[in-house]
Amino acid sequence: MLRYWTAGESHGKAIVALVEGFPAGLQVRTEPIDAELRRRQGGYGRGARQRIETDHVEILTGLWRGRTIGSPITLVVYNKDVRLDQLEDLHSPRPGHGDLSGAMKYLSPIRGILERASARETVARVAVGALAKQLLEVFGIQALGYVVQVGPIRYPEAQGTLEALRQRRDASLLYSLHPDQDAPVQELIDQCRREGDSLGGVVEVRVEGVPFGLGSHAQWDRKLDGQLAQAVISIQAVKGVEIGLGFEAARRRGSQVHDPIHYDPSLADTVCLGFVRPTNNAGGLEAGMTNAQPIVLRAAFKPISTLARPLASVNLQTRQPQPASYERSDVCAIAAASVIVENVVAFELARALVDKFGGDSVAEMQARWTLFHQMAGQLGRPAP
Ligand code: EPS
Repeated sequence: MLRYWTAGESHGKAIVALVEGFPAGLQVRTEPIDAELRRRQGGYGRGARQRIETDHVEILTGLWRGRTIGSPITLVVYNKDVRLDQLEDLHSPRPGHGDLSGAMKYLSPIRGILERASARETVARVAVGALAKQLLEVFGIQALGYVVQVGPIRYPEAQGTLEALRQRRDASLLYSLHPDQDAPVQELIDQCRREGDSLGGVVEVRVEGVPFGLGSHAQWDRKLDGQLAQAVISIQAVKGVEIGLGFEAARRRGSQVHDPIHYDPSLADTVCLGFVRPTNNAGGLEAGMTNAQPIVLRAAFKPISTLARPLASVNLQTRQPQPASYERSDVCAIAAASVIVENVVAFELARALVDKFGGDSVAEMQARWTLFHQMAGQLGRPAP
């Protein structure tokens, strides 16, 4: 089973990930991981911390001559802003951050909670996702994350190949698919910054090249939609996850929601094995399994909880009213959020791929991928 853990505090020495169960035989490149880490640091609305850090991954374990060998892989990104032991405690918990609940739960100073609750931890999740993408690439599976809404401003939908959409996104300061429509969003972020406020938004991830049968209908905790939802909602500040039509499906009739099934023999050699769907309202998942259509998932991020013009709170020492403490923060991190969700989704898909096709080596996975597509391509046909 492919899985990972992360460790590290925001202002501690490093952010670390330990990846276990990664198949042997993949030549790993660090440059694409660093490229994702750079993208995570960017986007309009970030704070001063990102001018201090230059995130770069080091792979400490699990490779021989650059190839995976089935051993646990340790990824480390060293922090530059290392001053954990010098930082003072906070006394007035910030509404929306983990300060109050964490202090109560662990009978702890707020500092001990916020350093680990910090979204800096997503450095590790992006690094493992970018590693997982190198495995997905072998099987022609590609993920793209982008911003579809910032605060109340929603970008229009965009059509095109994943490559064309990627170019548009990479030209946008907000990582949206409409770089020509970023200006009013930038103005809104500037306004929030001036007013000591913050903004959230919605990101969407689209994954193409997904085969039939990742996940399973057979048990609740093997359903891939459930696994994706857990992985995504656990990202700092996520408050909602939708797959395909999501909440909109609840407002429509069945005939306006479910995706008809057609057969096109010219596509029999692709992952859909010829079974085409004129719509993809299911977002690529039916009964907890992939249906060989693109996976489409959206995540709603609440605004950053640290406010320069703070909300009401209470001093933990005196129990008297005192505005929430302020720590340097971002105004809007939604562009970075799109990088995080893209990579978190990629890791979950790699995990499901290893489950389906066997995980000891990439070569064995490839052989089983080919065999599965041969067998499923003949499913139900009379024997020759
Ligand atoms: C965060 C507070 C800020 C953000 C941080 C998340 O950190 P600092 O207090 O050092 O300015 O910049 O995000 C990152 C450091 C990052 O790399 O994404 C928080 O409290 O969650």
